[in-house]
Amino acid sequence: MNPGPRSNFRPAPAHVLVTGGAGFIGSHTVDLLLAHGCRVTVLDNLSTGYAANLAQCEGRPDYDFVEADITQDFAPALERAARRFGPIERIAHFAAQTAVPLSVDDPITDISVNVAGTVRVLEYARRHKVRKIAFASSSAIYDDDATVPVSEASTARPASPYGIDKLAVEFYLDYYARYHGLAFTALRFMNVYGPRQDPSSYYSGVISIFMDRAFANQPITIFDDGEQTRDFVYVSDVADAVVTAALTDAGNGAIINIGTGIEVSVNEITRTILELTGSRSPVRHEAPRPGDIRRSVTTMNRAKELLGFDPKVDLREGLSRTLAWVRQQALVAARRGSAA
Ligand code: UD2
Repeated sequence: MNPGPRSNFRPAPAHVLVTGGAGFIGSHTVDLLLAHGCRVTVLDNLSTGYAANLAQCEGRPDYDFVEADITQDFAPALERAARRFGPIERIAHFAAQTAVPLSVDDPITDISVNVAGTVRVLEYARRHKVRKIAFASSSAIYDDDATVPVSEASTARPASPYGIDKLAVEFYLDYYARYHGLAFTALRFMNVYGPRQDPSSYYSGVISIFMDRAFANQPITIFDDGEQTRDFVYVSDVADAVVTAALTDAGNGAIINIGTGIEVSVNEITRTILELTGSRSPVRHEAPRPGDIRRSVTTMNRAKELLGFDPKVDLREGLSRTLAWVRQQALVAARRGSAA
């Protein structure tokens, strides 16, 4: 039986390692951990993350950044942080190759980062007696034919090497918990969006792409008829779930879906973004994207029960905040342009 959240959510400040902390969800988690009074060490190879995502942390006495790769021996690089802040007590593990289509094209690289790299992190945790790890898993582990809403009991049958990696890691976590006493919570994220999500690639999240296009009055492309649905969860709510899982005993040994329980179509997202931005972007439709699932939304019971998870930011508010960030980024870029 997992203990409930209330008795356990007394987040004692700890030294927390955030792998992939320069990334989208990782950097929001870093902000929240620091706000909780933690000492935070980020380990990131800056392959897809950005130092700019952590600019607000630079110079803080409770923050350290280590540029290193989880596929290499990173332990020596963490020694300075351990001397500074004491041994690492808890880990939030985000570092990964995150593009699902890339995992299809190159499953070997994928497994070397997402599985072998993660096992290095788990070995570090075992050797250094880390108390708990919160792991960024994914809804990509579910059968894409699963009936919605998906619950943690729905069939796991990944449609990509990426999903297989995430599922494999969940088994590793269970093994390390049972045989090496490393506590864990695996969080299967639904579609996360918000500030710092990079819109620049074909694999970017739909909200980041559409927001970017709408802001610039550039064409928006909806794959299929746009009636496909997703469960969009705002990044600070996700960070909140990660911090609860990482800092407390809540959700120990559990796999938990993190979403909102609200199903929203791509057409609805498009309308709201166009309205909020006042954009003149033309909208066109293209053929369905190969491998796309039609509907996706999660049940909320387990996240509520074990983590006390109750998303605070609704879609409109989340989109408004994301737009504010896009505007601010544009201003920064314009200033840089005029200074050059
Ligand atoms: C999400 C996750 C992915 C994996 C997967 C599991 C993100 C960014 N990706 O992929 O990591 O966990 O779920 O199922 O959260 N779309 C358009 N036009 C565009 C881009 C997207 O219409 O320019 C549509 C796309 O066809 C899909 C929906 O928007 O129906 C969401 O696409 P996505 O790439 O944001 O996320 P998804 O659900 O494919």
